[in-house]
Amino acid sequence: MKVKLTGSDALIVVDMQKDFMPGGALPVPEGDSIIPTVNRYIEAFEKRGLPVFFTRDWHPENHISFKGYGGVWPPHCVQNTEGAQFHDDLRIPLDNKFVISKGTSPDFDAYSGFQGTALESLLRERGIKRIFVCGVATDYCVKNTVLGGLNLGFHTFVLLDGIKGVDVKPGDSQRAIEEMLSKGAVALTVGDITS
Ligand code: VGL
Ligand code: ZN
Repeated sequence: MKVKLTGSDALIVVDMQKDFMPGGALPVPEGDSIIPTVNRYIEAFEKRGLPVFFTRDWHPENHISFKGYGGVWPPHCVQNTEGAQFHDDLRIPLDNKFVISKGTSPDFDAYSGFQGTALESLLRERGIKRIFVCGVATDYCVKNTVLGGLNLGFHTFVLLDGIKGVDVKPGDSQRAIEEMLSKGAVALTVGDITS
């Protein structure tokens, strides 16, 4: 499906942080393989002056999602550590970009970029009606951000060539994609964005 970008569109880049990349604390297999494509999406929005939102996991070191604190994950994306930084190759626009930190208090986790953040109000105050979502992990934070956007009434596109999953159970990412599409998300790839 071809889509022409308009002034009410925003890009959401989910959790492209070092800990989620190969060599990190909670790596998404081949998570870095999507960076060139994610950068193409970022460039497409940047060129048109459209906003780009970067979510990041930003946990305290005693976070509830960590093993030893009641959770299932190894410690990852601890605030102000190198692992919480965005990947060095990720394109970050100089203007009209926003960093959305989530999972910032010890006792709450957030897989959705909308949960406990200002993301919705930042989108609404800019008149954004359609969101385009890429990043990691397909089966956790991408899925929940897409479903969150749909629930809030945003037209939500999932950028299939700009997402990667962890697949704790084989097939998790594919099932996540099917769930997003069945709930109203629209699938796109980078060639679908036209001028
Ligand atoms: C994520 C597991 C734990 C994600 C965050 O960004 O998808 N997954 N924390
Ligand atoms: Zn996390």
